[in-house]
Amino acid sequence: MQELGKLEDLPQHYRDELQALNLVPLWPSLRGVLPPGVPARQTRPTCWAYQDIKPLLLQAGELTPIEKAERRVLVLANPGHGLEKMQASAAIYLGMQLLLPGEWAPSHRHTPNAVRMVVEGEGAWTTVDGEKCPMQRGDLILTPTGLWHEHGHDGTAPVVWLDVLDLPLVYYMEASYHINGDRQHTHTGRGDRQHVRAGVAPTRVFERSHKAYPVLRYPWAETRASLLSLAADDPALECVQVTYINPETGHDAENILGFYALMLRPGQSLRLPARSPAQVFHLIEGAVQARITDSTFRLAEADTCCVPGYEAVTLTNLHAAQPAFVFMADESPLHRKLGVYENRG
Ligand code: 1HN
Repeated sequence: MQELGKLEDLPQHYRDELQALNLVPLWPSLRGVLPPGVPARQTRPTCWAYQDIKPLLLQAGELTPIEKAERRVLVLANPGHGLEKMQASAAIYLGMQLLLPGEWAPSHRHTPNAVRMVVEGEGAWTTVDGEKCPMQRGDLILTPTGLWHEHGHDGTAPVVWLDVLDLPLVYYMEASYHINGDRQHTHTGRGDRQHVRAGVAPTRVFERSHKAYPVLRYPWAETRASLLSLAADDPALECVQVTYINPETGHDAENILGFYALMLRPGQSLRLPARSPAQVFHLIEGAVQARITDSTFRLAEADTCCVPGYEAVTLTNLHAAQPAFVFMADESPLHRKLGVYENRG
């Protein structure tokens, strides 16, 4: 390939003149922003072990009262982007949040979309748009863009959950802000009861739900049962995976990031093709190895790893006798909407 001219090839007076007028020559940077064949990725394959995070999170509980934190979170930051950027990938933010018994994380709403995947503990709840959603291990709770949300805890032991947001993208777009609110008045919903079965949807005098987000809580018990049912239905099915969807539209549950649950059969290895979006894997149950070209991670329960786009990932269930269950997040809805989605096989 033709070598392009460097900045140093240009006389200093010319460079100074450009700079003074806020002008930049493209050719010295062209290959950097448009590399041949495969994009440059700052996202580094990174793994965070829950056994490392938990004691530090509990210490944060002693060091910083909830009033001083609003959200008591340790951010899972990708060193490839710089830790201060607080991003796991180009579009994904990850954090582990701790709420102690009796604490309350006050109501607010913001432009980035969030979900929570409950890691451990009983008795916490998130009120979203007036619906008080109970938080149980493995549940997925949506707090989509613009919806009021607050967290509380009536239980007796610490509750921890994984936050997944599209904050890096929304911040990059200079569209990220929040508004604080008063404690929400709750009504009868708890986020999941209007669409408890996939095949039927609530209908009021022949009108279907007009809510942008008709389901706010995806109970793990239902998702897990769906995966087991899918696996039993076709013993030859390799990819036992479900997508968290908006049941009224069939589209992804949120606009920017995609969320999935995957079951690996006992001893199974599954190769996920190299696709353009970055991905996150969080182990709900079992023991799983995640392997890409240059890294191998061993995930124990509640561990989380991220993988850049354009990398094939092979997941292996390390147990020979039990299934494993993985929660996944990726940037697919974003890539598809922007028309840059690719599957390279
Ligand atoms: C947020 O609103 C929550 O509501 C958690 O629990 C983490 C990280 C960045 C921006 C907003 C929450 C967040 C966040």
